[in-house]
Amino acid sequence: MKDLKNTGSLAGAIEFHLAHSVGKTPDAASITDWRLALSRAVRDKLVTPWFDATHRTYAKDRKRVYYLSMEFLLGRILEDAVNNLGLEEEAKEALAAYGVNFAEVVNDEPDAALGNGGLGRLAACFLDSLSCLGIPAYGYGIRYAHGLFHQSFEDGRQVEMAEDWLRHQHNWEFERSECTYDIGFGGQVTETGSRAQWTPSDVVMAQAYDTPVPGWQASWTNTLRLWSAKPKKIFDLDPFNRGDYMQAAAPEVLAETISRVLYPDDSTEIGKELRLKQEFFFTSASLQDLMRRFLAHNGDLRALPSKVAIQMNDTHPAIAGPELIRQLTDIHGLSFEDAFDIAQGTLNYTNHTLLPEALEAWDVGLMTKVLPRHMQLIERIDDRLSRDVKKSETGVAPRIVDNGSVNMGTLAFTCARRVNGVSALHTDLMKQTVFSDLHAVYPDRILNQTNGVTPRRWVHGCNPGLRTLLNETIGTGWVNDLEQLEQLTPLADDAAFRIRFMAVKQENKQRLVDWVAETMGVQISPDAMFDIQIKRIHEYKRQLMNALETAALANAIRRAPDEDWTPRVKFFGGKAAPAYLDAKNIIWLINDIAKSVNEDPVIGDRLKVIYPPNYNVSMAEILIPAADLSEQISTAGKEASGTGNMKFALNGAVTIGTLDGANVEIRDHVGEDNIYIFGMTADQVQAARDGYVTQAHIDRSPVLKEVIEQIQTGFYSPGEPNRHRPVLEKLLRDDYFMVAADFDAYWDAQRQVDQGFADRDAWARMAVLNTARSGWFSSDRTIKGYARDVWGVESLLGDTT
Ligand code: GLS
Repeated sequence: MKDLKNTGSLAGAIEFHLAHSVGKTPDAASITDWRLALSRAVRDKLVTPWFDATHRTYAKDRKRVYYLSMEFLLGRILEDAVNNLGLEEEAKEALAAYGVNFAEVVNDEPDAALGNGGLGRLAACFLDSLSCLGIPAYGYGIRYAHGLFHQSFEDGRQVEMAEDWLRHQHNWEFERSECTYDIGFGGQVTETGSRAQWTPSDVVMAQAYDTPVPGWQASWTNTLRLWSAKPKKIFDLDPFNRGDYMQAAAPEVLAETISRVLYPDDSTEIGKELRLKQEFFFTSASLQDLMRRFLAHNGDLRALPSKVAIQMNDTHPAIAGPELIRQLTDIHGLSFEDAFDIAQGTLNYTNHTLLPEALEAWDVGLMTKVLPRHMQLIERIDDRLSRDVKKSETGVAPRIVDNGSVNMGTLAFTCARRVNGVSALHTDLMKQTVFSDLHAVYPDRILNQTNGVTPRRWVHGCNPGLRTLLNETIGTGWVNDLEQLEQLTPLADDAAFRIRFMAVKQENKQRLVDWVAETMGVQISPDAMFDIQIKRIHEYKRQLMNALETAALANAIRRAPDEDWTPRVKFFGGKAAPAYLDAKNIIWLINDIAKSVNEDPVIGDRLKVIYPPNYNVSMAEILIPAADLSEQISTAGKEASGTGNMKFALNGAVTIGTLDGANVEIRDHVGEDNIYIFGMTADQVQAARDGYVTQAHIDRSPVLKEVIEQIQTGFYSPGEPNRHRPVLEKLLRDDYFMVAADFDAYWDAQRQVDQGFADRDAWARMAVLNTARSGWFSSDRTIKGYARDVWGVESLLGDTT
């Protein structure tokens, strides 16, 4: 194949693009112009490996993976691509020749925030690993015009504003105006002979936008294909000719609404018609697209499972079951039974949460209205499930259609070859609780694939100091073979190495100190312990418990300021879903506590509370490398896995956490002496539900009691004692997440952390061991597990035949 590699210098390519793509001369160029030019120049370098990967996959006719996800929380793309291509030094030099600062340029890029939290970020890490491992794959999702909302605080309260990442040219994607599919909604189903024919009442078009996803050193490059909704016909000519321009544009507006905005809820179900339409929109487009690709090379539809593995990332694309069956029966003429078997051999489902409020269930009336043909097929899939239940003789019959709603978890499970959880504990709980009936019917279906994170972004990219130290100490192989970090284990006992390791941490803390001063105008000391809890605000994650502990610590300091306190800065970061009032109230309380603590001269530098607004991926990249302590304190049994916990440990932070999600496996890897575990286990939480009385726990804990009384009497909201009543009322009435029950254990663990941190040498040893033993949490390991156990696919790296 012709070599399209842009072999010229990067500097030349930047200049070229500044002139020819951006239309600027260097003297007139803004930082954004330089960013756009650099992005184009870097993208050019991706094209050849991208074409190569595609051609090799076609030539080999290998099985491909299709990862269907409503969310891809990519963050910034440019710096990551520069790093993966090894162009950092060249880019820095090229820009410096014009007096332009590389860091300023890459930081100018808005985050691609096409996701809410862990689920979407996991999908982004998986894309990276799939490319690094040379596994032929597509990510399929939605090109939302507006990603996750922008958060600010007004008097401590969260205020949301629309996000606008596409305002400037988005230089990473290739628009595929020729690649479109019709997506129908509503209408009628008629039968002709044995075939059903669905005639939708509304049709919109899904148009593809492709982003190349380079692996490490661009040895392989996959595609992220995002769908944007476009009108089938742009203008309704009748009203237009009558002069009713607004009415004429109505179809356009309606169609584009579908991919307009990301629903801002994490781990909660929304149940809105538009959401169902979004789900079907991207799922149907993706399936049509992959079927077209498959049929271009294969005549026999029965071969689909041997060429295609589809992953449903949570239940959001669960309509893939009925939709694939619809395409196989109504379009390609297969029988329902054959179509079901093919679909089921092709589809897999990952469950990401057991929270009941997150389990999607659609009203049968709504499903029938929006997707009438699919509703018929869902009934047939349900019959098939009943048959399997009878065969299995378990007695308990789970139903897909139950009580007037379609249970998407049951649907996804029934249509999948493999169903996986995201940590060992979560997978066990899937078997024991939500999916116990289905597990009894299909005992071989559930398996575990513990989550992971990409070391390219989460060490190499975000922690340049650690990257250099690792390269100098164990070589560069760790970047795509993270378990090589294990070689650091003996160095935990090497005083000189510990000093170097902690010097990197100190630099990262200083970087954060500077960032806080610049963005928030607050001075903090880099010598304090940096204690960080960053994640979506959710009651089960118990930011409230952390806030209450902060207030309690402030009380203790105020009472005895001259004691030997371990200075701390507590960082909070995270957004609450706009309609999740209880979570928003927690944000308000945290900000009020922060204000009171930070302004108290008696407390001084012993304790500070920092809550920077608008937490996102880019902010995580500054915070995580600077952390001493990682807060992973969810109610046991509620956090399916967590992935932030892994990023912190990898970057040498010590965890304080419950035995929840992947914390359990982090403890197993880093060793119980190098983590602070506290609180009830998942079993104990269950057992404690009967007869739980919040007040009894509060009465037993003078420390907690004092804080509650302070909040009640307006200590943190002077002049407005009722401001935080809703938080307290909820806690007292229904402490479902057992903040009160775990509070004392948490408080005690924190005091042990104080002591631990005071012994800097012992702490450094723990920190080194956390990095050394976290290599297993690479998403490369996770993806290898999926490739082997779920998809049955192989890497094409190195296979040059
Ligand atoms: C989530 C879980 O809450 C996280 O524990 C998990 O790490 C993540 C990725 O598997 O998925 N589920 C969800 O709906 N949002 C999440 O972040």
